[in-house]
Formats: sequence, structure tokens, C-alpha cells
Amino acid sequence: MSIWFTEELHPYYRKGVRVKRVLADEQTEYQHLQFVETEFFGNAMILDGIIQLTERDNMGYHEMIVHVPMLAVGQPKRVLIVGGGDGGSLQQVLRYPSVEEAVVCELDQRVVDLSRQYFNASFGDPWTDSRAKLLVRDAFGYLEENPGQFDVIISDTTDPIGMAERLFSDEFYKLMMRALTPGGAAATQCEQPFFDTELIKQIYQSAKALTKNPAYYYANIPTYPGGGIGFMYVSDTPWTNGLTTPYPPGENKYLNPDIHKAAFALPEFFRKELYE
Ligand code: SPD
Repeated sequence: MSIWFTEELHPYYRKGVRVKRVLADEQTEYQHLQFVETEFFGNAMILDGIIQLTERDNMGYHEMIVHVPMLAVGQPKRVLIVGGGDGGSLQQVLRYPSVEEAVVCELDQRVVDLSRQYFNASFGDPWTDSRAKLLVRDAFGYLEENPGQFDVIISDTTDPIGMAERLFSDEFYKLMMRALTPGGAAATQCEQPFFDTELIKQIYQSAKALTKNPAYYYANIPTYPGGGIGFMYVSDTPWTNGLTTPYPPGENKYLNPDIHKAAFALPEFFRKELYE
């Protein structure tokens, strides 16, 4: 017997993965949370019917959202992850010996609990690192209370639906920039050039009004709509600073110097939309 899980994030586009078995299926205080074992991609987490990550292809997402800002800053000491309760970004952040504290602001404790169980083989247990601090709360208030505190902020969120819509607003970008140290950098989950052109343009305009060197970059993730996802780099520090910074200890599975540069090359239709 085989089960197909079909995702429909956009009403005009569907994609599917074959599932071997359902590992967990519950309604939390905030969302419908599912973990499944897939035929090809290993274990996957699904929130409100949308694939958030799989064991096999999450590395493009987590390595790119984390290392691009971390390498640009150089020796980041304090890092904030907004969302990220699955632990994938945290695992990458903790590879840096310079990091003294990594705060994760995640709304849903169940995402953390079940990810520790079902992604243990991939992420180990980054939460046991003494530098990791989990805050089960909304990031807006926390950002407001912590101006000038973080060298790097990573906004590792779901799609802009329901409560998460605010995390794609001008107000949120202003709060993030206020919470950075001078020269600090943020990277945000910033959706798909084909499907979300207008949203990305709006976010780029916000980022441009707030910082000197914002830029959009992209990674291939087969289980996301369109086979990939983009990120907004937001900082006064140019992302190119990171090209000469040594990688932290541990293994990269996606990022290398060629990918780092190429990720910022945009297809012509989208480059024009965004930058002209
Ligand atoms: N359309 C799916 C976008 C998912 C982005 N969030 C991924 C969270 C991984 N830590």
C-alpha cells in the first residue's frame, strides 16, 4: 500500500511525495502538526498541510539561511532564530565556536518536542548545547524588548499565512533591524520568485529602506513548491564579505564557494522585477 501526500500551497499548483507511514498527527494549540516517513526524503514535518522540511533536502535551506549571514558577519556571538523549532537552523548556528548564545523564539513547543524525536538522526539534539536557549513565545514582543542585541537574526518561518503573515511585514523587518548590532545581518525565509514575486518585491523595498546592502538569494529544495526557496539577506554589511570567511567546523552538504556566489544570481525576469 502507498499513500501520496499532496501539497497545495497555491490554488494553481500541486506537488506530492509518497509516504510510507504517518509518525505523528496532532492539532496543537496553534496548528495541525504532522510527521511522516516518506519513501525518498526520509522523515518530514508538515504544518497545516505544508511541508516544512525533510531529512533528505533540508540542508539547502538550513545551510543557506544560516551561513550566508553568519559568514558575512565573521565572528557572530549572539544569534536569534525566529521560528526554527525543528532545530535545523540551530544545529548550523552552533557550529560556530564564536557563538556564545543562540536564542530560538518558537511559538509551538510541540514542534520542538516532536522534532527532537523524529529528526534526531539528522540534527542530533542541538537543544542540549549550553549555548542554546529556547523561548516559547511570539518573536514580535521579544524583538521589541531587545534592541541592539544580536549579531545575526535568522527568520526561519512558515509561509505568510494566518499568524505568520506578520513575519513578512515592514514592521517586522524594522524590528529585526533594530535588534541587530551595528554591522549585524539578518536572513529571512523569503519564498519563491515565480509564485511570490510581489511579496518579495515589497520585502526587498522594506529591506532597501532599512539597510545599505540587501540582496535576494536562492536554494534548490525539491520538496518546496517550484523546487526551491529564496532568502532575503538584510544588512549594511555586504554579503560578499562572507566569501572569504572560513567555514565553521563540521560538514557542509550544500554550501560551497561556487554555490555561495551563484545563489545570488537571479533569472533575468526576476532580477528586473526586483532590482530595476
Ligand atoms: N513552503 C514551505 C516553506 C517552509 C519554510 N520553513 C521551513 C522551516 C525549516 N526550518
